[in-house]
Amino acid sequence: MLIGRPHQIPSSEITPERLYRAFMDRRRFLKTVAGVGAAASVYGLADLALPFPAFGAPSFTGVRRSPLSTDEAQTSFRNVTPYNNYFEFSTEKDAPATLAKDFQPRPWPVAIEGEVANPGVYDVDELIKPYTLEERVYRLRCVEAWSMVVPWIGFPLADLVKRSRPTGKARFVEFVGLHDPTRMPGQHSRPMGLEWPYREGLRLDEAMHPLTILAVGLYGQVLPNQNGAPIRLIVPWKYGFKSIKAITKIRFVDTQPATTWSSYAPREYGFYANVNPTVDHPRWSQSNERRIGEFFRRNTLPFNGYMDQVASLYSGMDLHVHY
Ligand SMILES: Nc1nc2c(c(=O)[nH]1)N[C@H]1C(S)=C(S)[C@@H](COP(=O)(O)O)O[C@H]1N2
Ligand SMILES: [Mo]
Repeated sequence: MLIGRPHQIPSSEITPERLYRAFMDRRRFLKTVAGVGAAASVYGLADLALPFPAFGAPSFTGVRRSPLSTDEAQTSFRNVTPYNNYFEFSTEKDAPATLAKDFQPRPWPVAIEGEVANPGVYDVDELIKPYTLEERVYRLRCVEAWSMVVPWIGFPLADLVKRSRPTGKARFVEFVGLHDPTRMPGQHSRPMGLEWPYREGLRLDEAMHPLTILAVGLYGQVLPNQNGAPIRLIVPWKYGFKSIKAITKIRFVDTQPATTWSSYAPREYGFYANVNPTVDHPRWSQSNERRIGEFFRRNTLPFNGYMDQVASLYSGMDLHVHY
């Protein structure tokens, strides 16, 4: 039980032994250290104004800031991490944090497959090794009309796409989540008839866009389980359901893949799912949103505020048809 002053207990005493070892032999990770000042100096990231890391979680070092980050106020760690959509665990917002507490996100094989010259299956830490990690502070807009601003840690999906060397046939990228009811209790049932595993997809040019990242952390530390550990997609101009958690397969394909929410209710959730205040959900308005931690609602921005960067991807498309 974490009562009292947990930061004074060395993390080596509380971090699960296996996780601790796994991280200690990787130079990009540091164990949690005591004290805000100490943490900042060990990261070498004092200028990032990192908040105090959560108790016991391994943290990243050598992470670069990005000019693609927003300087909007960040949603606090304690608002980002207990309020989740993660149906593999529960349909209740506050349940995944508890139900995923003992989930083991390592070791974690990820398959790169399909229309690529360089397929393979990699453990997640091997998979991410070649890439430079960056902090990306992005708005996240859920289709349910709430939003957050989250400092993710990750790398451009484009880097992985290039390294995978897609063939001329590859036009879409399909993402598949973990299917293991023994580890994900919500998969014992199919809420609303949803199919497992969770699936998502992007057009290849969307996957290559510099804003699209694979995230492995947030707020300076490894992804909490409930936020999609060990690796998830983040596509900040699309509704949050596109940003699939706990990815096990990245598959390059020639036709538009079936995705979880658009298969479930195609009239309500399109394949593109670009944030669009002018296309309402059949059952509610998308014109405004509740920023978690704020009192007043705010207007929703086209493409979630990333219009200048991404609108050209959709030139010539009727976004009321391709929603
Ligand atoms: N595998 C998986 N990924 C998922 C979901 C899910 O239920 N399962 N929910 C999505 C939805 S609807 C949202 S809004 C975001 C929420 O991410 P967060 O919990 O990190 O805020 O994750 C998305 N990714
Ligand atoms: Mo969502």
